[in-house]
Amino acid sequence: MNVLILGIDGYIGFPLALRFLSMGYNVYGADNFYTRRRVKAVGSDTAIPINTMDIRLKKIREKTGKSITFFKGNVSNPQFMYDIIKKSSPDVIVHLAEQRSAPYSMIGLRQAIETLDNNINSTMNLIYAVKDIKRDAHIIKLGTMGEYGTPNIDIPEGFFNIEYHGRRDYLPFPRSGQSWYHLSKVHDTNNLMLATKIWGLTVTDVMQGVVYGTRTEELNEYKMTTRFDIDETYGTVLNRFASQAVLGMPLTVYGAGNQKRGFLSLEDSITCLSLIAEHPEPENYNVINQFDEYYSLNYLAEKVKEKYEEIYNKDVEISHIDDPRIELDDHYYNPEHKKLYELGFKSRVKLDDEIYNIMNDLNENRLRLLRLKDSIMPRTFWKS
Ligand code: USQ
Repeated sequence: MNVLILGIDGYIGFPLALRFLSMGYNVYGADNFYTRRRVKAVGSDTAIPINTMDIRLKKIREKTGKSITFFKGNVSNPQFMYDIIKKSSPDVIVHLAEQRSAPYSMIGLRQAIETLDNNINSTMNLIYAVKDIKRDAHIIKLGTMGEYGTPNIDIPEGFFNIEYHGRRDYLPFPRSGQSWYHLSKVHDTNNLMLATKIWGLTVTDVMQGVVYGTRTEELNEYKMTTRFDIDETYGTVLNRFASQAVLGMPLTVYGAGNQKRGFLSLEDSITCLSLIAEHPEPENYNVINQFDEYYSLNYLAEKVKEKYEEIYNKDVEISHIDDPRIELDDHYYNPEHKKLYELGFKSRVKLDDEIYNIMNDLNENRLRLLRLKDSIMPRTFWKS
């Protein structure tokens, strides 16, 4: 089986490649190092050092005796997308190569358009390249739980039964993204759904929650690292709280902190994606909500505080600051997530243990972390 990972240099892409290698796949990957550049452009860097792609590939060869075929280039360029689909003839394609930061997309018009262009174009290129070259390839597309927003009713996995004015139908659940980034994923969802209807493509659209953690089984085994962002633009909330605790800064809970989101560890995210790769639904558009548990931000801040104080015996402050985003900070939240469990998913990571690992790994890189301190406080305000 050939698998092509678009965005193989990223937080998820790199450990996913190691997992596919260990499962016996022939692994191909593409990246243009956009995230490395963008994070530096917003004045930050990965808090845990990572190797260049050349060194990554060399280490993998030395440790596993296997090679990854790497294509450097931009998947928003149709010619590049067609070339790599031809060369890799993939059975499975995992598309992780989109601009992934909601705050980045809200900085201004340039960043909003860049996010929409980049994300929508790359998925359209993928759809057409697969239709023209390898129609039976299984497209696994990374969407986001944020596509649904926070409606005052339960959230199904993509579709729901609805009765309106006495008539019934099974329809896509309404999407309500709260940033241009989240909306770019909604547009991808619509484009993939239509493409599947017209050409019978095989698509799994993964509505993923917020990912946290520094480790996976293979990263540990090969003593390698994946990037870890903590800045206001690219860092996600739990990873940021852990870094703030290590830096002795107050944990920045935005607003009341009763926002609830689905979360999963990096290890679990990789496991879910590889499980999905093994279970295509041919010629179908399938939606999977991918998270393990949902938590409120207040709960997570308290957890990080408790863990840090217990291990390092130093006080941690929690600070509720004005929410830079436009979002409900207290709401109903009950998303379904049955399909992954039906495929056999079992979480292997306990929240407390992974918080401990993150803190440990950050402490080992304390000097580097200190240099990134200025990138932590929010500077991107949805309303400005
Ligand atoms: N938040 C804080 N304090 C912080 C940072 C964030 O309270 O210091 C809050 C935000 O206001 C938000 C929640 O934490 O309510 C999550 O924010 P986030 O930055 O961790 O996550 P988000 O912007 O939603 O995006 C991230 C990834 C994105 C992925 C998404 C999954 O960057 O690629 O799609 O998580 S989800 O949130 O389920 O849509």
